[in-house]
Amino acid sequence: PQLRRAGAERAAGLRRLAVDTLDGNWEHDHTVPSRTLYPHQWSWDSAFIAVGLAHVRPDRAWRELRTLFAAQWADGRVPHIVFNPALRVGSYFPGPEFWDSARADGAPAGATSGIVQPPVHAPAAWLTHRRAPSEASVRALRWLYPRLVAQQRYLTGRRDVGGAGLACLVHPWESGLDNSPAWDAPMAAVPADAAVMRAYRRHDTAHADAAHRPTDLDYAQYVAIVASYREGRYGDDGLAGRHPFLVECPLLNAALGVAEHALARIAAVVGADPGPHRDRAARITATLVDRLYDPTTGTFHPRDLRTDRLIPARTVLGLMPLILPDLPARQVRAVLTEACSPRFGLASRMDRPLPTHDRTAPDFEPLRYWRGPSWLNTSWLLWRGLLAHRRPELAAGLRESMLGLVARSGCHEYFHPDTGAGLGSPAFSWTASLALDALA
Ligand code: 9YW
Repeated sequence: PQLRRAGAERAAGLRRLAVDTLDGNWEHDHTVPSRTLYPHQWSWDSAFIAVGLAHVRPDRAWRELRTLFAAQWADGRVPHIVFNPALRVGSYFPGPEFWDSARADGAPAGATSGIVQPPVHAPAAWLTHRRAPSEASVRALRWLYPRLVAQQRYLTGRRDVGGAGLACLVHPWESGLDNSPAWDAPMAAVPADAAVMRAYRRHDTAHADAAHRPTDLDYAQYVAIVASYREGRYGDDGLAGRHPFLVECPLLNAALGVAEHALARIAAVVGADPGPHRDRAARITATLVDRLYDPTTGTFHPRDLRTDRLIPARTVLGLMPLILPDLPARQVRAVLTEACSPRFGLASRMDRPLPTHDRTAPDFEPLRYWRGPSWLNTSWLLWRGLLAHRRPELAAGLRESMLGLVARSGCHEYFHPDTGAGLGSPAFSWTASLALDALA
């Protein structure tokens, strides 16, 4: 009973901390990922945030998604940043003046970026409704449904540069794992002039340790890739011949498939036909396995469309297809083997948190952003995948490890993959939100 009381106290403390963090980052009609580092609205952050808000403030969860989708472009793309016009110019780099979305066809009235992030919004909307179903949640789903469908259509249409039915990234930022070692090979082919960066001032390194962030060379390349896309006003025609970075990512495409499963559920609620969504989901899963699974490594890899080769790095991205409920048994087993190997250390009792990169790789960096540190969103996605594939012991081990990180270090942006020490922003919204969901 004493242990149980300690557990209940820990849970109550965590819940309070998480709710305070989300309340502190609420900004009129959306939640900022972090007041210091990321003061605008980010696309996939909002989806993760809605999942947590659903447990405590469902009205805000819906508001969060509505605000994001109000900035959707006419072609269906959901921008990865929606800028808050009330903030002074220069509060974030790259800001509205850099993206210059006003010059693009079909951009909304307010300023946004021109690229996307993984489409985790339909599953987030479904979880939010399932957690707190009401007349209001059905109304919200009715409003969102055609917009979520348009988002899918954009990704599987204009963004199917490879022509096989998957969506491709045109920028590493679109993956959400900006400087993952997965992007080193395709980035090596991106021309970068370090001098470019002298024209800009980064803000991230004023708020976070530069040794934990992407490098200046990374940023010079990020800027060069945006410049190329912006030049064509963010149009997607002819990307194959002209764009410097084109990659099919296992996480983005797994999210695309899960989104179709979620849309099938949502369709049934709003009176639309779930059938086509189920068909599309099955097609995406089959194509993902066909194009991104490597039977010799036993894991998933991104495909570089410029070389038509799989990228050899073994990062946490390779585990993400487990979120697909219809992933075939052979790939489920392979991903579990990879996850439970010393590379990632998944276990029913974990002695260290799940890293974002292969721990045994020579380029594993325990402090630098997406090159090793543990993040709650990738852990949470894997946890959801383990639940979907009925691996309760492993799911419990991962959940305990996630909650342990937050109990020990607070709602940090990311965590040291050996010590669990908090890194980056100390009050990060999706950490709070996904901890709330794991607690429930
Ligand atoms: C940046 C907001 C975003 C996340 C991304 C993460 C980071 C922006 O922050 O990118 O300036 O580095 O990589 O996944 O959505 O939290």
